[in-house]
Amino acid sequence: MSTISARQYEPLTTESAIELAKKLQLFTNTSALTCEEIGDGNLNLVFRIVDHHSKKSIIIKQALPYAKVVGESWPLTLQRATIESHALRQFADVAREYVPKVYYSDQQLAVTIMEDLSHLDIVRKGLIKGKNYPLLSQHIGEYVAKTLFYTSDFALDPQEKKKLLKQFINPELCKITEDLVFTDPFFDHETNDYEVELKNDVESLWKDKPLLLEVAKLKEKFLTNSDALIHGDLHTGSIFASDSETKVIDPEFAFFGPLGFDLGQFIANLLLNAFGRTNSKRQILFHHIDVTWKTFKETFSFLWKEHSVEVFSKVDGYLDYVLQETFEDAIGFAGCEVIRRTIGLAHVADLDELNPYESRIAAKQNALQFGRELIKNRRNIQTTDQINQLFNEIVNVKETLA
Ligand code: SR1
Ligand code: MG
Repeated sequence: MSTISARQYEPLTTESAIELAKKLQLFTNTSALTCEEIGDGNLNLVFRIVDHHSKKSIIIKQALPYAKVVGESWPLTLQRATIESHALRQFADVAREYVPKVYYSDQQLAVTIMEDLSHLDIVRKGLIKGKNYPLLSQHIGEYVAKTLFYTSDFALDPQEKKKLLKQFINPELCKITEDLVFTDPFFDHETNDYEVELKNDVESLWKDKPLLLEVAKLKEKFLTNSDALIHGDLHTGSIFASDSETKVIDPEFAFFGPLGFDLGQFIANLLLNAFGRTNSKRQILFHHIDVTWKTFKETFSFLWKEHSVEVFSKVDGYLDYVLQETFEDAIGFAGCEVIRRTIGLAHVADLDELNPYESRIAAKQNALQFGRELIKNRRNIQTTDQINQLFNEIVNVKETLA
């Protein structure tokens, strides 16, 4: 990874972003460059630079030394930019078609310069508009299977894996997930953010001791299972897609974590979108959940059979055990994600932009009940069809009572 800049870190502006692109000679003709800051995420600056002659464009992403969503009172390591560029390269080695090209990265400036994906939609925004992305789930199932398998002890020599693991020690970003996904929403914590109408539902979660015990077990898995290099924040705002293409961005939360986490977050974010849809329009989302799991399972099983270096891989029942654990964990992680996106610090537009207000509240009440059931009943949920059934039970009972 080259570094041409000896400059001290400072946040880029549209002008200095263009200067950087010029200095790096990323454009042959620099007379018609324009730059816009387009970041709408919680943490970083994102600049899009376009050469209006050639139509070539690039993205410069820069980490800020604090969490943008909260402000300077929440300092955050710049090292996440290095984690992100390393993870993008690592994932591209095994799933190139699903990862944006990285042109340059600079540890000092905390920037990653990469392919502009503006010809694609951010999946969350597209799903909210009712778009479907027919290949999304097949692509994500394959992406997750390949990135997990090839960074696990099933593909790597354990010594090699541990060397790689060291490069992805990511304590500050892990802490965000430990707090915002696995802890704060389950207690009366100041980071929580929910409507007054949800008070009873929220307090009932906090009093549900069996639920808290199951969340503790899931959090423990997140804290301690170093199965494979996971993306760590695989929600639908981290995915660009069209009818034929899918690209996964933003792996700044990457670290060696549990196999089920990325699947759980992706599935949860499809479910979060489902609460705002009518029954007939929801079916495509359940189809996506089904295809995600089936594709993951087939691809992971194929890689296991063809490429596993683990001597126990051929023992009857071992692959089934790993897949069963992964599915069960994914369901539990999905439940935590659904709950935290409803009442925690970082919400999703899929719920927050639902109108009228009464429907938004009803959808959020359903989401809380559904998240709770996913966590508590994850061992009894054996198929993606059962996720659909559980969803229908909760939403239909409410719709019948209304
Ligand atoms: C303070 S960061 C809030 C959320 O944004 C990121 O995308 C992660 O999902 C994190 O939990
Ligand atoms: Mg992100």
